[in-house]
Amino acid sequence: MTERIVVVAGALVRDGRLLAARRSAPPDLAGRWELPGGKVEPGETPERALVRELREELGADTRALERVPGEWPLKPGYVLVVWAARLLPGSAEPAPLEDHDELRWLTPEEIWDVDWLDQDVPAVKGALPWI
Ligand code: DCM
Repeated sequence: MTERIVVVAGALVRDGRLLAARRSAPPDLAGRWELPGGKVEPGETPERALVRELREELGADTRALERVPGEWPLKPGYVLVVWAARLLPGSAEPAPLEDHDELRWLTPEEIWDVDWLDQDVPAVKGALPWI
């Protein structure tokens, strides 16, 4: 069986804006923007993995709403899937605690102002209907 590692990322939307996070590591990805998220652990659902990753990386409490259709290849053996998500009432304001050094809430007009990771570009396009 071929191992396939799923990376789940969140299209976190609030007030018609999408959260973009600028990576601080590794060096080849640093400075590029992504939908925040991370690897799904064995036995974990993508929804739970996303909530866990966004709490670790942003300090925020979120809920995964709906899967954005599609999946996108990352490095060999890795695939990116995306869920639309929202902040829970009472959540702390997201902050770049881990892996990121800047966050931006982008309006639809601003979406392409940041330098998204190549592999995140189709994922962001897929998420546009949720913004
Ligand atoms: N990744 C990506 N796009 C995202 C989230 C993650 O390309 N929106 C990639 C970066 C890493 C891998 O997935 O190669 C695992 O992510 P992390 O290092 O955040 O766990």
